[in-house]
Amino acid sequence: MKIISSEFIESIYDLRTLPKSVLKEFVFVGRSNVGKSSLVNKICNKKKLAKIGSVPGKTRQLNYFLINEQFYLVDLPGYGYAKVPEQIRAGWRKLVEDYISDRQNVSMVFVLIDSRHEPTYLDELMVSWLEYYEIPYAIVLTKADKISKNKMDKQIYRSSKIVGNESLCKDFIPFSIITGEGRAEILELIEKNL
Ligand SMILES: Nc1nc2c(ncn2[C@@H]2O[C@H](COP(=O)(O)OP(=O)(O)OP(=O)(O)O)[C@@H](O)[C@H]2O)c(=O)[nH]1
Ligand SMILES: [Mg+2]
Repeated sequence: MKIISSEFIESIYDLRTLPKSVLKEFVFVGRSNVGKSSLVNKICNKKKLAKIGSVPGKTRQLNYFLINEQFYLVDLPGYGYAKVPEQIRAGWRKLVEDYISDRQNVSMVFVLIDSRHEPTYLDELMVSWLEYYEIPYAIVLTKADKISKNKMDKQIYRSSKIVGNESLCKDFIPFSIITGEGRAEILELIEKNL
């Protein structure tokens, strides 16, 4: 699939204001700093479509990007930032779980895990929600340029441990904004699920 057009549409703070649309949504989740916004930019081949490296943990909105006037990419707020107060964390859980469980438009979710780090409890929780609500997902191992092929194989194995329902987990995709590895695989999965 070719990306012909991509534009930022809006930030959503309250699920009652989600776009009234029937377009499919492809969603990116993962801990703060894992590379969600960088991935959206790489997919669209734009440097500044999604904001990178603002204060981690502060992003509490869902960001909507319209692609080829055909589907949305949705960048969810990052989780697991240690300095975030409990109240905000609870807010994150509710926002994300309500979105995942209620939003009919969600076609697929990409769960991003830093390829240098062990999957966290929150990654596991996210995968268990997706499986509970029967939403197909793929696990994306980000910052692949920072580790060797051998280490990546080990990381894929570690990540496979958090998968409960193999029929819902569509792929494990090493990804890097530096080398572009993984971009084609993500676009292919999107195309298959449009
Ligand atoms: N080397 C390398 N660095 C990356 C890659 N992807 C992201 N980064 C860097 O990781 C940092 C965090 O990236 P973001 O895209 O802002 O992460 P995020 O998941 O959107 O973070 P939050 O919005 O806080 O949840 C930035 O400094 C990026 O440049 C990658 O593939 N390779
Ligand atoms: Mg971000």
